[in-house]
Amino acid sequence: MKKLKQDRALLVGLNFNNETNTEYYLNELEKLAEAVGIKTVDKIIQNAKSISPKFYIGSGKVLEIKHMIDILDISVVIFDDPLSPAQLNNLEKTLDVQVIDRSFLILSIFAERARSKASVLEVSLAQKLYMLPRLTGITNALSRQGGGTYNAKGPGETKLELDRRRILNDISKIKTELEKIRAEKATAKKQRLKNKIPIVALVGYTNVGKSSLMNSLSRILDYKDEDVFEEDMLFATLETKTRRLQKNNQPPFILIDTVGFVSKLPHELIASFESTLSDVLDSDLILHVADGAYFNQAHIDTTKMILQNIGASDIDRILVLTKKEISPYTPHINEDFIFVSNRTNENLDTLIDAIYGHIYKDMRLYLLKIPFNESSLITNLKNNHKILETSYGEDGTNLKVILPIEVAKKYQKYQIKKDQKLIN
Ligand SMILES: Nc1nc2c(ncn2[C@@H]2O[C@H](COP(=O)(O)OP(=O)(O)OP(=O)(O)O)[C@@H](O)[C@H]2O)c(=O)[nH]1
Ligand SMILES: [Mg+2]
Repeated sequence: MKKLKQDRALLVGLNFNNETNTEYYLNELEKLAEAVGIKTVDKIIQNAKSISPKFYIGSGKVLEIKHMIDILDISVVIFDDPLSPAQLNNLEKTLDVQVIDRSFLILSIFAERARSKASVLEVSLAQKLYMLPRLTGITNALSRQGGGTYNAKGPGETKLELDRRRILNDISKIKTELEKIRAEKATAKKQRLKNKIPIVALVGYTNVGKSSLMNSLSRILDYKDEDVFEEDMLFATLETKTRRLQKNNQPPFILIDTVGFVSKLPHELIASFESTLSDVLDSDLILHVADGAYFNQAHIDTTKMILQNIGASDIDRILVLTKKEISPYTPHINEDFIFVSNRTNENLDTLIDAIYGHIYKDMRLYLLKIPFNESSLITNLKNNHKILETSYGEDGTNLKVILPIEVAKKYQKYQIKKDQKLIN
């Protein structure tokens, strides 16, 4: 996929049936463009009742854009919604500059940021899936800028067919490689699940403070390791990061930092970012993080919608707002939330208590004495539950173990002390 260079952009949004969010989406599109070094020169919104199959926008608007391209020295036109291959092709031919859409932009950002082998492969797969149906338009753009090996009239059928086959071939190679990496990861994950340590996933819109929350929670829970990367930019995190955290005298939990969401996330990316999304699906609790200082209900709704789309809406969820120390007021939201600061640590204790309240709500701490002649029970407990301490007495093995109340009934006759609630 072609890399975007320093460009001057015109952003185009369609205000469909008087949808009021178009301006907000275009501002976000400007930030996305900025993330790959594209400067936005102007934005235009067209009010429309229907979408033109030929140009997406009306043909009058296309002429207006052509005029603006000349006057403002525009080198790229960015549409906020996905363009069909035909629309892309027609627009590029008529406007004679590069035309891209939001999906292309997001894929470019991910391509620039991807570091680990798995995410490089995942992004490359998403790009190729995106490119495949749009081959003519994209290759036209390449030939015009002299960046490709095609002649100025555009590729002929045979060349196109060859490109298609090459991309299909690449796609299948990448999929095979990803399968291998996923199999390795699955083994590590199985181990994690087997240990039965509850998993808490940080999920939310991009740049709201998820990684910062992982760092601040790690600090107050005395986790000794380097901070994860946090930065004021879109998609700072592309890799899932995992940490085992534990409050004093309490059982541990696994905290997972994930890639941020954005409006109109390209479906090619959702499909390929399976590993991040499946980590969320395996979690026992979702910390849905949102920005409290620049509060935006649309970010919360987008995140909820994506969670629903991936089948995670049944998982317990706590809404956490960040940046309390710089927020001018407390946002009005029609659900409960915890308002924290990753700078001053305000309310992080409340959040940790809430986390424990959720993940261990049906769990108790038990002290069991298992007679030596029933060692198969110990194997069973070890394989399926969290054992905190083991010691050997004269007549059996003493275990301090965390069990769901239901399971504990099976072990009632071995219990040597009244069970303890994990959370007070
Ligand atoms: N003042 C203030 N800034 C914060 C707080 N939490 C996060 N930030 C800042 O917000 C910016 C984004 O933080 P990140 O933790 O990188 O956000 P993220 O949600 O992980 O973002 P992505 O990985 O890009 O999805 C950084 O500049 C942080 O320093 C907070 O409580 N107070
Ligand atoms: Mg992050």
